[in-house]
Amino acid sequence: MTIISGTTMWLSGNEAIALAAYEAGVTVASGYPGTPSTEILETLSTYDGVYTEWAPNEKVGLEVAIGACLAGARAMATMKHVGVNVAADPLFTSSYVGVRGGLVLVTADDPEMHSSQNEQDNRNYALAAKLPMLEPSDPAEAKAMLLDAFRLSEELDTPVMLRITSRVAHVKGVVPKGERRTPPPCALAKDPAKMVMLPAIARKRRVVVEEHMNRAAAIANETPWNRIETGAGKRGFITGGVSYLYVKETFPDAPVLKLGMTWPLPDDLIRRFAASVEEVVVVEELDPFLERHVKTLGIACQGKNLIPNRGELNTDIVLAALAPERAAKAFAAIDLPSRPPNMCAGCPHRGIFHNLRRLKVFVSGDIGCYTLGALPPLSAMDTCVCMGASVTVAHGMVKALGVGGHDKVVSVVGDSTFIHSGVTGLINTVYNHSAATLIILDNRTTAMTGHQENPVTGRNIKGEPAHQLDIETLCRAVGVRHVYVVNPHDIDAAYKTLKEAIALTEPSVVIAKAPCVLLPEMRRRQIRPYSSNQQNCAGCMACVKLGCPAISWTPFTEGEAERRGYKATQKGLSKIDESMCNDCGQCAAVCKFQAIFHREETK
Ligand SMILES: Cc1ncc(C[n+]2csc(CCOP(=O)(O)OP(=O)(O)O)c2C)c(N)n1
Repeated sequence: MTIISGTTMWLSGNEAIALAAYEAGVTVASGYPGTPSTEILETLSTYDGVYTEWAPNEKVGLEVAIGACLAGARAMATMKHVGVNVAADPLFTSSYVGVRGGLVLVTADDPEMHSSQNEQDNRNYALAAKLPMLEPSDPAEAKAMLLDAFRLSEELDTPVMLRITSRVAHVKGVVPKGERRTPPPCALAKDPAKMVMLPAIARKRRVVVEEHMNRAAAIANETPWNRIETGAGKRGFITGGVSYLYVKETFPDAPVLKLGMTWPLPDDLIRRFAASVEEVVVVEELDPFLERHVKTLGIACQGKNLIPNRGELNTDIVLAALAPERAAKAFAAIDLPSRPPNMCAGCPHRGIFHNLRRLKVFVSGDIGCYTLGALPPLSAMDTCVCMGASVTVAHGMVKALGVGGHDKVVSVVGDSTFIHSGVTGLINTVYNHSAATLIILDNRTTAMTGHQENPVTGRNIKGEPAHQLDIETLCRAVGVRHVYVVNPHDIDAAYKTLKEAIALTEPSVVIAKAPCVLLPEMRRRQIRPYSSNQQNCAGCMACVKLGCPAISWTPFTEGEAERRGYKATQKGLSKIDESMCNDCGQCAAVCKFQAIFHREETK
């Protein structure tokens, strides 16, 4: 965070939301990491007077926030778009229960799937769960809207959703600083008619939910977040979120209806705007959410017939769709080389995927850094659906295959993902008599999203000591009798253990335990890089097939092998870039020709 004056700051959207939560008097915030939402809680955890935590998953995070708000606090939950799927159960009933202190759920959507397994438009959640939604276009608006979301939440007695997208989360802008509002006092107050959703009570609350949403719809017509910006030209644009900026950049003089409250929508305002222009064009990312609503009002408009319904928008796309005559000049083909993602040099996950390829099993995978095990040259992951699905999908496959299926499928999950939603699948595997092997890649962190702490790391969000969950004990407690712990860098020992576990006809777990090499304590350690003794290299490519970025392959030119004294059939040489090596030793373990050594040993 950079303070650029006494009253303004240069912040990303996520940092602005954290600042707003602080100023709003939030005292409890929970969530689960996930790009593009992660920095909100990370930043908020640095403020005094706010309790923050990483929950094991998003459902837990939202329920914690619901509990805090029912005790009177202002509370917030943060998550990425798919996290809302996990939290959907409490979310859909939270509108019935309402709030005491304000409650805001921040959903960070990822159009274009920069870092996600799917693309979904969480405006649909506001509609389906019957909750008001605000949607900022930039960091300053994100801050102001979060503050207003708490006010709205308390005024309407309902949780409010704040939806951001990757651009708004990560772009930086000037954000005004304010004072922290005194947090509301907390005390428990029983109110079963509002808080205990038995069917008889829920039926009454169902009516209240509609009343709240009707009031919210009236507010939508009045709120300054929804505004008409008059302009010239016959074509008027209805837009919101980051798309508003693309419209303003491409058509700065056009009339615009900017929608910052995107649920419920302001019907009167939309009608008024439509009546003031000859033609309405809706510009929005992903689903035709606004467009559908405009059409239900009987207003003819263009939208997804022109604008793509997938991926991010940008000014080029908007221009190409709406002013193709200007777009031709705007497009400049940029021919960048592709940079496929790869596990880091020294990543402990690599050794396990190397072994899984050797074992020729079907690998039911999961989400984390290890999903990269699906890519060549490892190519050792065969499914990836959502967090936690590794173990359950494998169980389903084993059941479908019937007798003899147990040693054909294994599942692979990371430590954070196992705690998030893998453990219930393991319970199911044991309970329902399956026999697949689960490999838990315990790298002591939530690496993929930037090293967040989780229940197995023994530290909380602030890095303070916390109870350290023991995965081995947990697996035994759910009824797995065969639990092994291996060092994934010890390739052959891990291979033997995996083979033994896979052959069993009852459930087994192999915990591959080795810290992520990018953890600060690992970076501080003395690294003895490996180097190649190219005289010994037989060009077998065993090390190259590990896919380590520190290992390169140089093919021989015609006749070069013989000229340099290698076998005529040898195709080339591998080489280690010592500056990249993280000293894991996996390449040395797979080399059968003593061509890879610690430097001092090669002399
Ligand atoms: C429901 C959901 N929440 C959050 C995410 C973002 N996310 C993907 S994997 C992951 C955790 C990865 O940690 P771990 O399982 O320990 O594997 P590692 O990356 O450390 O190898 C997170 C937070 C997601 N994809 N889906």
